[in-house]
Amino acid sequence: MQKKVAVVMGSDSDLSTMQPCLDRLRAFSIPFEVRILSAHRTPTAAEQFAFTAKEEGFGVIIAAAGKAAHLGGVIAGVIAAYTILPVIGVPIKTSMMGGLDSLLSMVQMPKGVPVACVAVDGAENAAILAAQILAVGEPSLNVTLAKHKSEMEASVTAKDQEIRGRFS
Ligand code: RP5
Repeated sequence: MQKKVAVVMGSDSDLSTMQPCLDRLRAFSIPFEVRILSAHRTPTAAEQFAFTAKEEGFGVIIAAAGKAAHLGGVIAGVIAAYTILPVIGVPIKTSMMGGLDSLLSMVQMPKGVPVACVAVDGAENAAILAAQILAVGEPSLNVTLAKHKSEMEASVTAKDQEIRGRFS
């Protein structure tokens, strides 16, 4: 059975930033669930989620948070204690430091407990990376990802041809 992706965010204010992630997962036909869990505001729920994530059928967890963005690290920490699910962090842009605060909070994990961190607001890349991780055990996703790569290539090639025509 195809593993699900969990998209966990610290606040509903993160949802609009994370929409491209949900859209990409849907386009890839990857089943996913969305949760609002906070490392600081609902730590017990976050821990419980991480504790049961594997038995709930999740294969990858995407954790999005802003400011002192400990959500990915907390989930990765609980998971590391019991299982080996990969966690992808999405640092959310903030008004004070443009997301550098979120990025450093996520990416600077101590050794032994990794969080695979994408760019600030890199929601779609998180979905693509999740698909690449799941593709190791699901051949159909390799086809999906190869098609996506071809579409990207065709799109850039078309733009190249258009711009060359405009400036030649
Ligand atoms: C973080 O604090 C959330 O992930 C969000 O990015 C940020 C602000 O949250 P709200 O105050 O908008 O709920 O925990």
